[in-house]
Amino acid sequence: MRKSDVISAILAERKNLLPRHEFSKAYAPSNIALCKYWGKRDQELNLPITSSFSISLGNKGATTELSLCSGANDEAYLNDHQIDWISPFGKRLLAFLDLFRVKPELHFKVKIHTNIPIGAGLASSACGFASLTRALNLLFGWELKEHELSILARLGSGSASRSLWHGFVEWHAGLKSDGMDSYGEFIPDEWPELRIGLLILNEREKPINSRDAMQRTVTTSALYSAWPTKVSRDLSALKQAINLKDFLLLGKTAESNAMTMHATMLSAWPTICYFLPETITAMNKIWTLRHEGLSLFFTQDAGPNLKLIFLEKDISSVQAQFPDMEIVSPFELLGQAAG
Ligand code: 2P0
Repeated sequence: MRKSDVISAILAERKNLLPRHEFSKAYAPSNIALCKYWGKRDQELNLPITSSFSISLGNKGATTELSLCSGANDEAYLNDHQIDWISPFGKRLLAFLDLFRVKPELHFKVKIHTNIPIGAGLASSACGFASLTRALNLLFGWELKEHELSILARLGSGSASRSLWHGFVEWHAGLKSDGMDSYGEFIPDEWPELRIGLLILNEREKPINSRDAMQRTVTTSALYSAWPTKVSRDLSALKQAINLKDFLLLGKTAESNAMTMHATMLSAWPTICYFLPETITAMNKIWTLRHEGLSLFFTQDAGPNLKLIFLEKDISSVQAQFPDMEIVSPFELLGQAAG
């Protein structure tokens, strides 16, 4: 199955396929997985091997302004800098826009603004594709359901399927080969005291992008076969932790899930290692602080930086240890804009 078949299936009942408006604008928050997406069962459709679970980052995300463009080509800007169509992100963006080009002379002007700290390892692709999907839905007047928007966003980037809402989101892996059962679901539980700290340790370019890294892990890591079992245990534990407001269980589960994901990468060949010396130093500092009684955990994605997980009551203690860290309140905007 190809991406264009998925689009045709989702838009099958729409009689007028042309855009209804000249301009649209939409916001989507970035998200951090507490139980990671690592490995695909279909690379074309970004269908995951396992489900995953995230927390969105409130006002840290992307706003996309979309309009029809009278020129002979699409135009795209990221934070006011023109996107080069031959850059990796440019190629992915153009391939995504092509899916919605209902006639060859239809061209788009896309302006994506993100307010994510540079180098935070919060790939702008998740919130970028999610906000673009919402903007397309408004421009064309499709009035799609939320899970359909999630399926479209996933075609741009897997983790974008989780970036359509504030708060907690579960991305169901699904079983179908067309991916119609693989989408994000907003989880209505709230935990206003939760805080995420964006600890930027190094802004160097990654040794390998996450798309290639997860594929190499699936095909070469001897530990990968243990990953789906770990994920299903962690998903249950996270839901229990959220139900009971058991912060230690939430933190432990998220940290252990990230470390297990990195263990599968370390056992891939050639080895994939996103740890830098600064990463290990920060981990050791967190473990020491925890040993001394501070309720502080971390998670790490496909990059050297850490995201710290703690509660509002410990903000000053955490800030004293990591003074330059930006702190996000994930539930601040719940009920507004993005879902
Ligand atoms: C996640 N990551 O769950 C995991 C953990 C990185 C580490 O989703 O190929 O940019 O576009 O589907 O979504 C990053 O991968 O990959 C990611 P594609 P994506 O957040």
